[in-house]
Amino acid sequence: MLRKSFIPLIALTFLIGCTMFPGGPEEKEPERKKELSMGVRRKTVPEETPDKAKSLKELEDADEENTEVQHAAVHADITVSSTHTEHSGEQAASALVDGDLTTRWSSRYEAPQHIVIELDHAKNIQAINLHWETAAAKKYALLISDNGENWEQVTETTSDKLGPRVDRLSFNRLETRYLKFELEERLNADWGFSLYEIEVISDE
Ligand SMILES: [Ca+2]
Repeated sequence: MLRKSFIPLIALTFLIGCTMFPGGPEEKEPERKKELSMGVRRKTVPEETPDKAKSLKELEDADEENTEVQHAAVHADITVSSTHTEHSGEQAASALVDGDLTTRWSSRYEAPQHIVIELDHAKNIQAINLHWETAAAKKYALLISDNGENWEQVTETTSDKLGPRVDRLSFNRLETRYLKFELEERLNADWGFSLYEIEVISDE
């Protein structure tokens, strides 16, 4: 009789214990969530790192390839016929010669337009790379001058290819201080003319 009466008592004691001290399983819950959270972080970091490393390496390789030349127009004086800055990414004309291929200038959404670059002195130019944004020119001319007043046309370029594109103008010998780009026709009349950079390649 005594043994049988102990059974409900033991069961009752167990139930009271669970009610008063329920912490066992719940104390472990925060640790499990922390592990999951850390697991997510560990998973995303390796996915991002190779892309960044690759792009940095590409930039370094590009720099190494360009060690024999220099961008002779970085921070040169520059004047433009107009500037449009109302849309994202559009910056002042100085973005054309800041040595940064991610910054760009845009003209107002009209044609024609022009850009004049004044080097600090006359230089022998081997090539000019025009880094067009999507709003590239369909037709434009390059003129040179020694005094910024009397101009001589050197090239005229036409292209039906929307940007981004790079037009490379190469020269046997082109010595000048002033460069003028007459932007005559647009590929898309809804936009203006937009360039990331006018890269002037000179050995001086
Ligand atoms: Ca730029």
